[in-house]
Amino acid sequence: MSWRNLPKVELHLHLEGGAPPAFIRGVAAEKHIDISGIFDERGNYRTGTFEHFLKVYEAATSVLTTPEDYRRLTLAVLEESAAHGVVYSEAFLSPDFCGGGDVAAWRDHLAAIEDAAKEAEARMGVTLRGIVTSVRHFGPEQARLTALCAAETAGGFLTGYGLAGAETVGRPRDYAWGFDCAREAGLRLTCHAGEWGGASMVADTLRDLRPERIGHGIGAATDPALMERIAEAGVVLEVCPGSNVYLGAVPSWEKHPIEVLRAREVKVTVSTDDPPFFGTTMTREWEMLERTFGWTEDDLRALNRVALDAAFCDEATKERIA
Ligand code: ES4
Ligand code: ZN
Repeated sequence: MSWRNLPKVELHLHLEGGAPPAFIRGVAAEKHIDISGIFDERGNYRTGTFEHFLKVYEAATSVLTTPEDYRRLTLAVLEESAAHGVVYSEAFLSPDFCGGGDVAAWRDHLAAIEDAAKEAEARMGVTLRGIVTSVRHFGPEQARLTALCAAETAGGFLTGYGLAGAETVGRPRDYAWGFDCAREAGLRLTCHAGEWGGASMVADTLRDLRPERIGHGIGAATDPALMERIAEAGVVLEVCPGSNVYLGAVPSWEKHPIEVLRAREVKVTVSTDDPPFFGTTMTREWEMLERTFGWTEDDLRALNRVALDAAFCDEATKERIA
């Protein structure tokens, strides 16, 4: 049997980052908003550097304002995931974009997302859990508001808290309050680090924020002592190779450090990050692992097992999926 038929687990997907361009164009047209500048002549998102990507992402997201918009977004995103055999997905949700950090508005958006997730589970066989992410470049004060949103809605569907956005804005410790708040509320923790910031950013993040997973984390691959610490601590990396190649965090698939990390026994998983923005899917990620590094079906099964083990959902949910 080919790996293509295997059910896949994805741990690192930004909900708005999964929005098919046609969906965003449709919502923009309904609301008479002109965001045609963010699309190329073929109708795909037009992005370049990471900074430009963040601008395009925020422009696309700006057309989504109501809980109903987020209900439709969630269905559109999960339809794509399910089409690629994803049976379990964790999505980063941003109260910044869902009510601006106001708890009541956030509750309404989250309820709509959860409602769509229930429908998708019944109709498409894909289970979704949410991870609130604060956005680093919106600053530490705003991060406190969004962490409070997370703490207020912790449990059940909402399993985690984390930090995304421009990695070089501020220092990890500036965001420690939100991580402490979320930890006290019982949420599991993950933090983007070492996509751009290098090994020191991964080390500072582990020391100051103590997440159990790291988003990307590829910067650790230049530091053997750090890789050893990560492997011993059992910290899991949410590696997104297609995203890294697309945005230029690494020069090519051939030069991607996922093999270095794996050789050092760091727990790695593979996800898409923002699939239509980066021209990727879970199928393409697995295909490139096979084509570039010769990963076998057994390697991909093992990769998927690590992801399921590291998922933030409860054990009963994992058993149902496995
Ligand atoms: C991100 Cl704030 C945000 N949104 C989508 N993708 C991202 N990657 C890093 N930060
Ligand atoms: Zn990400």
